[in-house]
Amino acid sequence: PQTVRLADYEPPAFSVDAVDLTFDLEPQRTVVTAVLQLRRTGGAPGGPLVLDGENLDLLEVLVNGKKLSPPAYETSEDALTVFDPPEALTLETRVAINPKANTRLEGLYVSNTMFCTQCEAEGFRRITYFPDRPDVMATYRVTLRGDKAAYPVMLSNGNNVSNTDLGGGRHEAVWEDPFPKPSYLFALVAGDLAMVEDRFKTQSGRDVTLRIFVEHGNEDRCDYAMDSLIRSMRWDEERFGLEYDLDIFNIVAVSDFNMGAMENKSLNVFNAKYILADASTATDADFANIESIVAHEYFHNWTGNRVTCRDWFQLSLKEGLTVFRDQEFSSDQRSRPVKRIQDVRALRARQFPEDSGPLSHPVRPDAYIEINNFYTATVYEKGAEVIGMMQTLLGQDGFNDGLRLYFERHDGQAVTCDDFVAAMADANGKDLSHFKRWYSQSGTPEVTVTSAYDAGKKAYTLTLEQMTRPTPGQSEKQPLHIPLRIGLLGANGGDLDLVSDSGALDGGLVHLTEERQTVTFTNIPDRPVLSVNRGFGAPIALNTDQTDADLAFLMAHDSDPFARWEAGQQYATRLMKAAVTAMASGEAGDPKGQDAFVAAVKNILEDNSLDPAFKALAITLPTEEFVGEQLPVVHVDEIHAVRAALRRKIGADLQAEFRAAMAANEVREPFAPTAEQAGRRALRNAALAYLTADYGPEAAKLAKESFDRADNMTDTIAALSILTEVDGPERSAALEAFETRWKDNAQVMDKWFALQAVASRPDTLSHVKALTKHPCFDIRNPNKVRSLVGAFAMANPVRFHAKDGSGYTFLADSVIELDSLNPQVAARMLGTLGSWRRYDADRQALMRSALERIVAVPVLSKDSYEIASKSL
Ligand code: BAL
Ligand code: ZN
Repeated sequence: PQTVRLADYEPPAFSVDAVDLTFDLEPQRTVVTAVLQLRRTGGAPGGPLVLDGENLDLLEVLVNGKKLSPPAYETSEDALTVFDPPEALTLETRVAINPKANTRLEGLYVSNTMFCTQCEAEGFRRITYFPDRPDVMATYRVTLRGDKAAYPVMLSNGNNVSNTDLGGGRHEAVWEDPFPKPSYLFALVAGDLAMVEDRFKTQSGRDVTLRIFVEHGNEDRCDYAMDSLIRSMRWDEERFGLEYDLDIFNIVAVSDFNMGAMENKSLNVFNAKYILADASTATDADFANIESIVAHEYFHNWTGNRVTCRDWFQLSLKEGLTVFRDQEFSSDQRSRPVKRIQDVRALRARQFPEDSGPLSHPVRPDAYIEINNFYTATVYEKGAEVIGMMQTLLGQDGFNDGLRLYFERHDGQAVTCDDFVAAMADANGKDLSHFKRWYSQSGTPEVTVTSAYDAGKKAYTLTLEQMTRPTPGQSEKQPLHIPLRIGLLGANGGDLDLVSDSGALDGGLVHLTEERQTVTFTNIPDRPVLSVNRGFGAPIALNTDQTDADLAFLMAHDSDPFARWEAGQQYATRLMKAAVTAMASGEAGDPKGQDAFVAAVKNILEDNSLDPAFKALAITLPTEEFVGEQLPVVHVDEIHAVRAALRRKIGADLQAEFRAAMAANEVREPFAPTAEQAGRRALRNAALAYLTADYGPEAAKLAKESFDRADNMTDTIAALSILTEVDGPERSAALEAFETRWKDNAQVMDKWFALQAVASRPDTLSHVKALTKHPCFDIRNPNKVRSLVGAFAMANPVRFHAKDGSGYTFLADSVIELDSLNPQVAARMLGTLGSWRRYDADRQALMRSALERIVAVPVLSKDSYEIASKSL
């Protein structure tokens, strides 16, 4: 397969001004007629017109109304070439496609009985011949024709300009989108769908009709998504002055979907899991995801659609920025510190390992084989961190000015990350050229902070050093501009005034721009306790000389909630690392050292100034994966044993406190998906999890009682996740009761699959294999694959990394089977094998051989080939 490089970018040879598409919809043979108004805008004079197209059955080609025959044109596996085209032309093509046979779920496909599309990144070329690249922006007119009974609802982008009965049981709908857009934002939906409707008046008085389309029977599960949409629209006006630009905004929920959702202009298509919710079927986490994803897709209307990417290397231009915007939105709707902690946890879980592994790439990658593989945590989440750092550097007002200038300059254009940074710099009169290295340099910077206190001079000096390890393709690294927020705590736990040798520090912000810098704080009466990278303002790994006592002190006193949480995480990680290292070398650990940590956890539990959601996060230990990341070799079994033992110890030592926390945080009022109630449920269930951490008979009883009493999905899942670990009859009783109640609800059954897949019991893999034969499991449905295979491979380290290699074999078998059906999802599944260098020699060999088996498959997709071969 070919590598595509940023350095090879050329503007398109032909631009398209207008597109007129007609679809005669039949599940097994849809005929697509495309009329394109083309104009030469680049390339070699007189050169041919080359259009992308894959899996299309070409029926006809006409230029300016005249039918062509070969050799005037030629087709290949992925293109249509028209020779000697006029400088400006009308090109008409007619192709037939088979949506029913489309298991890749890219382009036009059938989900249950409805037609839907997914065109980002390169799905449009599976619908018709087109210059399928984001810098070709055109207006679209779309005519949909189909069976009236089977497809009463027929939607596309923009405005519905006419509806006609064609007779013979067929009808036609015409849609026009006045905004020029790239082909990846094209969408159509046709099916027998129920509709929920609301309205929104924009700040300038535009009346917008909001509609959510779902399968019949799901109408009453759309309220939260609709409410989230309305709140997002209002928030974007208030925070950024950005207003919706059409009279209609449609969302459609689809059961089979590769991604979470898709921001097609005025016709967002969603994975049903991120729309449908009510108390009995959705957890608090589901509600929070719906809120943020509905907002994310809506926000793309400006950051992605009105201003889009010049090429796919610029993906973070829209994704990093839009993630930043949805994170800000959720922070304003809920608790900002809690949201920040959750986002950092996700970044560490998904992006940090990516940045240190074989697939490490910059926020703006410079090469790819398959662009679908670059919808990554680096492009999205690290990209959002880079945007957040720019806001830190420019201030919120400066950032808003930069965004305004960006839209002033680029509305209606396809641009680059450089254009975005230039707007930010120009609006603020700042030079961001050094900062921009964050876009092109991969790897997580490691910052080492050492401190020295001079009692005589009352001076406290920090030495800050940064280093980024080599990553594939980038052996040399340069220092980055790292904004670090620092606090110094005095003996009473309060923040000291910060005056450095170079003047007062605004909000404690230190700019680390060199490899090594020092900063001295003056007038510091005693050795302070250091709090550094407050708010996780920079996505770095940090080494400090903080003592255990410093960390316990920060856990109790840090005025920055993120840093307070972080101190607990670092403290717990330190203890677990020490215990794992001891266990792996056959030494006895030092459980005594853990008592001080347990005391710090007790303090958190009993601190009435803290909100329950924060407490729940603060008492949750870092994951096994995170601990593994901090060790030179990931000792899978030892890490699992040590973490489980520490949980048991905390649970046993603080029984009374956890019982009190459970009682105090029981939600007695009717369920509401508010952050406040969610926080109480989170703390109550975290306490329950500690009380049952030994999974013994008493634990089984307590969890089963909780399961039986639960009146909402959050509490049900919390109890069931404990019960999946126990050995008693409570386990099967609960799993069976859940299955009986929910077997007709695909989304809820996804949770049931996932819980069994992540159980740390030794028999989990055999359960997982058996579940692939369950009537609710379907390898063609991405949500099912992610719930069972994905959860096992990505969230069950101790069983996936079983010493006998059975987990790897299962994953490789699954990926190979899936690759022929849905390469995009298959490639996503196999990423975990790429970390093989981090394990012991036996596991390394087994993981490598699983990868080698995948690479050796004779007909392997570009998607899986790229991930597997780069992993080796
Ligand atoms: N653009 C793909 C889905 C999303 O990030 O919104
Ligand atoms: Zn997005």
